[in-house]
Amino acid sequence: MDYKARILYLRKVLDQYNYEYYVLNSSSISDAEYDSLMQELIALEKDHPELFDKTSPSQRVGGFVASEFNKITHQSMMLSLANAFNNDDLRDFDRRVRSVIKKDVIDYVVELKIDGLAISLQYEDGTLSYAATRGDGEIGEDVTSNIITIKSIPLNLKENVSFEVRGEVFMPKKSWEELNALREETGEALFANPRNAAAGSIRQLDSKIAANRKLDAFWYFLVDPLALNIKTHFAALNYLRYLGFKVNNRIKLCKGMEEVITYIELISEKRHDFPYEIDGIVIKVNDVTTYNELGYTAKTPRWATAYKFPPEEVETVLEDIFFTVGRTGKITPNAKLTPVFVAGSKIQNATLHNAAFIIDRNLKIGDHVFIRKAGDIIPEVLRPVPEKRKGTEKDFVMIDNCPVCLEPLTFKDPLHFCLNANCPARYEEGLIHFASRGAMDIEGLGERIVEILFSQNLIKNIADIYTLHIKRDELMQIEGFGEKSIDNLLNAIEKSKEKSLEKLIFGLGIKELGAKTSKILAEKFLTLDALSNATEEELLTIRDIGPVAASSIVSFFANEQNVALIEKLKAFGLNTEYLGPVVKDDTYFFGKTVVITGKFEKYTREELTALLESLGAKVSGSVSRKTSLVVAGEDAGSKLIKAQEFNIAILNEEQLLKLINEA
Ligand code: 3BA
Repeated sequence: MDYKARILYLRKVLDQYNYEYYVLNSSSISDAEYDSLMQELIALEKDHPELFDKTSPSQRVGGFVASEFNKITHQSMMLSLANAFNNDDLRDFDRRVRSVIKKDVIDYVVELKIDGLAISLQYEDGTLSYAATRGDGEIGEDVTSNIITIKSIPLNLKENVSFEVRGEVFMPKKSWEELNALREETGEALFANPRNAAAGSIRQLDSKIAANRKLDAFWYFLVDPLALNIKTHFAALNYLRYLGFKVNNRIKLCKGMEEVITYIELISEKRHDFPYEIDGIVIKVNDVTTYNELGYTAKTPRWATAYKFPPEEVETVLEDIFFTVGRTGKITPNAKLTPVFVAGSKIQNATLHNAAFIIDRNLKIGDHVFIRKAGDIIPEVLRPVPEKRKGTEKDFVMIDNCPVCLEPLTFKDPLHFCLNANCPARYEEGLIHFASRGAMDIEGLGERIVEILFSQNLIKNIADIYTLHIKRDELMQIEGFGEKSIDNLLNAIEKSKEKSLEKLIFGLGIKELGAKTSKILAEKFLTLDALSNATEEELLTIRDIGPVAASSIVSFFANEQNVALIEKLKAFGLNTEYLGPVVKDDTYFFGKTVVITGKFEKYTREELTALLESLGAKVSGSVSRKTSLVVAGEDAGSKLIKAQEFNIAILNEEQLLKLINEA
């Protein structure tokens, strides 16, 4: 038997069946026949490893385990979409497009905005070479091993073309529900919505997990259609569909914005019936040859916009109001609601901000209320439904004492504070903040675990975190804590001792200091001792530090308890020095926004970026009027032209290196 021909044949038919089943939703063979062909292919490939092919359909079952994802620099920036919130915004967008390209009626392509995660696929000579996440738009992660497990994505195309295509990977609503039902049974945390489930699956290092997750994808953007002589976006989508990509079939070509608006109304009514979640509608100018003229802002193209659906309002009952105490002692009233689903996740609590918020809205305990998710993330209570009152509702009364330490509260309009520095609630919140992502980032010491350790008296303050290793026996008593999770937690705590100074400054929770100001302080003072000795006057010479922050810093380090805490942390071996790159603030480049474009002889773009950043420059990806300087190497393209247009200073490699040397 000619095994080579058989392998190639099996790959071809299995690719074809995948296409029929997962893209066309129609199948010409039974599952059993499919499985038997796949088993035959797997067996033959095992016997003939020299014929291995990473785009064989056998590779879609997963099993590759990575230790981390490699970074991938996108060949062209992955942009975002500007937003339109109503028809007026859409008409404004249309007006601008018409005025730039001087036409009365514009052709638009209208697409559903799939709520998933953006992925870029690179094809070379008709086969998939890699798949990357969007990342920050410039640099994403190589998630190829997970992406190839999505069966509707073609690994081999009908034609031997090379291009990049972008789209959205998502989890159908039904798959998300099934996945959560399974996780509920096994006691695993549930995914709040299908998008989180999809993103969580693509972020798995073991591709077997992604393979079991029933993901799917729609493709909506061919990166450089003109290179393939395709002149409209609609034609590009049809070409992608012809090549075997799954392109959503609700795309519509509209003449003029009024037709777009009519179509949006139609979709808005139907959107909950779709098998996947959408969070809006995308409107794109059809004529690709006008894109350059329409241009770009720093982050978004001016030839496309996203219409966002108005946030969904849902009725529920305000069952009770309870109070929480923040790290600064701030008292927040919170709504306990009858649980309801809003925009794909279950809501049972919502912040009520402060007493005035409740009084202004005339909310009573027991009221029916309307809630929605602000920016589709944070739940908020909008208003009561007074018609539904039964007379049994209770008036809201603001508390006078801290719900935790019982000390009287202080009112600083419109907020109430517990100013007891020893209030346990403040310690607890301080601990949660210290261990959190932006601060010391201690994995395994999240909000829930801190609450448990705190309530069991195992940690009372920040310093106690570093004594947990001598409390192994007590930790073992806690439900759900085993040898392994304790090892992981203690390792993460030990590792946090090496964090750079800015993380520690931020973690200490000094009032008025965010992550960004903490970084500026660390870069400036280099050691915690130097910062703690700084005077208000010295602090005020630093950009971004105002009088309120300066006084807060000085009083933090004057406080005896804080001094004692810092001494303890030092004794435990915590690093108190800045470990990042030293930024010089007296160079020619300091504070300048620099764009680097083209190829260079002596350095890579990444190296030049690092060099410039260490001299205080901000390196940006695109040229705007705010750009101070453009560094242009060989083959610099549109960015150089734009710089000339805006009259921005331009340096070549030699001139740049000379200036860097001087700096
Ligand atoms: N079209 C998301 N961006 C989209 C190519 C542009 C674009 C989107 C879109 C920028 C969707 C931003 C992230 C990104 C590819 C950059 C769509 C959808 N078009 N239909 C105009 O369905 N979610 N998102 N993706 N490049």
